[in-house]
Amino acid sequence: MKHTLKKLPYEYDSLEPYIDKETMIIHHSKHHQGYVDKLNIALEKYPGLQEKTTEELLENLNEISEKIKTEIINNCGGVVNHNFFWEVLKKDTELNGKVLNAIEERFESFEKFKEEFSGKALGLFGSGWVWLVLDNGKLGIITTKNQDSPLSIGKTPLLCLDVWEHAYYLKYQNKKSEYVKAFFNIINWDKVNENFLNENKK
Ligand code: MN3
Repeated sequence: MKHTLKKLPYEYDSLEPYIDKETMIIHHSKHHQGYVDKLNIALEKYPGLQEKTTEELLENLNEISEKIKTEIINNCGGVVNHNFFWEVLKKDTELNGKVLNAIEERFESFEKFKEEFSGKALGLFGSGWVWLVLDNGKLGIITTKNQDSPLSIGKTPLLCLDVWEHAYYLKYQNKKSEYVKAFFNIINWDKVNENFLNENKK
């Protein structure tokens, strides 16, 4: 089974002006596609692994040969992280429902959550991601390096932000803080709430 690039759940210009069309085109059709292609190449000699879903691969890294483990972490991670990221972006949704209660309970207020999330994004040195995760039923904010996935350390992602330079440099250049600020206008809270409810059903 060859992995394919998942279509965006919206148009390339749907997140304007917060994330510009050109950045989205390059990010999805070049960077994300590149991870898909490299994952397929890495799996060519491993038919057993080709049958697994991308999530299964990341959740069971211990079952993967050391020879291709790094390539799986990087490229399969790149595929899954971006699939997840696109889904949690949308304009004009409202933070509501059970996840709002959980955020207020865990971080005291939405503002404090935002502060901690932004702080982690700005404090991350080099390339990586910031995540709101569920860890044993508890909300937490973590960062991962490069394309490392929270799935590989047993955590369930609810929301994430790509803080690789390729995610913002065309529009924001060195102004990473403006990109992080803009992100809060395009969080798909309906999807985040759905992710939260799905995990709690298990
Ligand atoms: Mn990216």
